Amino acid sequence: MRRAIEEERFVLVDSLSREVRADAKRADDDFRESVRAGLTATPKSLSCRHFYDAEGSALFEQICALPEYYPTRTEAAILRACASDVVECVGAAPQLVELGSGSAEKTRILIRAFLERHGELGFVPIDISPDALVQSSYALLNDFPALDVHAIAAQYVDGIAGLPVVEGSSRLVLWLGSSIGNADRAEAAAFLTQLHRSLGEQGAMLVGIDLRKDASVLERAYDDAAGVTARFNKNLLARINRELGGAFDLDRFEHRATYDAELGRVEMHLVARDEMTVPIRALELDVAFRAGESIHTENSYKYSTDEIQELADASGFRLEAQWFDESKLFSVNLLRP
Ligand code: AVI
Repeated sequence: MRRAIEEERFVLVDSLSREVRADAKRADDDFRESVRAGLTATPKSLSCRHFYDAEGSALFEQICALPEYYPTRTEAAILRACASDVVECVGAAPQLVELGSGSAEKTRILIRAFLERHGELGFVPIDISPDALVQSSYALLNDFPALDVHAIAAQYVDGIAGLPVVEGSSRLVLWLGSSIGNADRAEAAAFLTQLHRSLGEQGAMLVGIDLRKDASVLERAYDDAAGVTARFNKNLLARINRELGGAFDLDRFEHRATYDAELGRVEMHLVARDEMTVPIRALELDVAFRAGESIHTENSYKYSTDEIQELADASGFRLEAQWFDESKLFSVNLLRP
């Protein structure tokens, strides 16, 4: 038994390295062209999917531990309270898939609960950060001897298309951390619809969704006193400097996070403190900024319970169960096709 698990571990490393190499060139091209498009558009923007290089992923881990950033610890507390209910609802041992697994810390709560019930479990983390994926897979294999990990370094949709088929096993797809909030409402519904199609009748999804709440709580969560979120936001400019020969002076940009209650979203921006022109060598581009001009870097949508129901309806899912923390800051939702 022990030898079989170690062989699995070697299979994981080999297949992951191949995927990482194949994806690297595509990711570089995507970054360059997306930066060009965003910084030549009016208004300027940069896609939040570029936050997560090694530096950005490390900063995001720090954000998750900040006192102001309630989503991570609140979702973890909900998962601890509902894990056995989830295992009960899902029934037979599923293939456990996770989208954007990162360090997979909260996933451990569910992995532990499934292993306690079923004795063994197959876990398929899908993440665009190969570094985070390798690290978390190793840590999980070490800590859970009965776990089998098939890691996929890819965008979500490509990763879902490449899921290993396990005959007779259902799937539970985890999408935690309210990552769904970084898509707009229509994109979120379209993506869930796509997942709904690929899941089949035996599949289910467990989705963590942040809830609408007071603006002051939200704005503090995205503009913390220690300035970690500001560094996370500015890492986009630092990344352009590192990878594309950009000449951004990070001190000449201000991190801004505001909640738009009507749209139900926190917006993050980088605002030019004064007028400047920033050359980006690899793009052969000079980007001109007016004083006060902003680069829109992220939206983080918040949902009411009605909006969660609407999202489920729009994507062909049934909202089978829903769990909250006591203060109703955050929700965990079990969706069935
Ligand atoms: C990953 N995502 C769900 C985070 C959020 O809350 O929207 C990203 C983040 N941005 C700033 N802080 C955290």
